Amino acid sequence: DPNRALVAITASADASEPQAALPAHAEPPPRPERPWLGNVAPVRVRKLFFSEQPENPDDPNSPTRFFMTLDGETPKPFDPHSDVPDITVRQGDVEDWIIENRSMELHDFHIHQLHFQLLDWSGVAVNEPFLRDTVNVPYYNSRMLKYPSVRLRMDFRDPNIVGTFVYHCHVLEHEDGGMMGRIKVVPRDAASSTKPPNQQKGEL
Ligand SMILES: [Cu+2]
Repeated sequence: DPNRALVAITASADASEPQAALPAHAEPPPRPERPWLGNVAPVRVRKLFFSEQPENPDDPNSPTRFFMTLDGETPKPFDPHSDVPDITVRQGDVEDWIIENRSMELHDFHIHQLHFQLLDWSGVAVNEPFLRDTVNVPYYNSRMLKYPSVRLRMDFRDPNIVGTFVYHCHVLEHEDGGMMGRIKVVPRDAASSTKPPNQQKGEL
C-alpha cells in the first residue's frame, strides 16, 4: 500500500474561474424503474448450501474439495466444461434464496449480474436499505442446533439479465476448488422456472 501522489493542488489568487458551474437547484433523481426489491414478494424459495469434504474420506489431511449445492442434491464440484445449468430462473421473477453453511469455515456467497437484499443473517432479521452482490455466511460448529444461514431476496427483474452466469464462494481457493454453480435466466415468456428440487419429485 505505497503512498502515491495523485494530484498537486495549488491556491492562486488570479486563477481563472472554472468553466463548469453547478445549477442553483438540483434536478430530482430519476424515478426508479422498478419497485424497491424489499417490497416485492418472492415467487419461490430455494435453498443452497456450502459444504466441504476431504478428497480421501479416510485421510482428513488430504486436499479439501469444495461444493455449492442445491438442497436435496448430491454435492459435486463445479464442472467448467458443462453447459447444464444448476438453476434455471425466469427473467422478471424475484426469488428468496437461503444459503446455508454446512462447513466449519466461513464462506462468502457472491453472484454475478444481479444484486440482492440481505433479509436475514444467521437467524437475525436485518433491514438494509441497500443491495449487495456478496455476503459472508458464518461457519458451522458441531454445538449449533442448525446450520448458519442467510436469506437473500434475489432480483431477476432486469431484462438485460437473460443469459447464463455463475454464483460462487468469493474465497479464491474455494471457488477454484469447485464451490461454484451455474445459473441460467431465460426470457420471461420462454419457459417456466425450475422448481426447488424438494418440490420436483413426481414431475418430469
Ligand atoms: Cu468459501
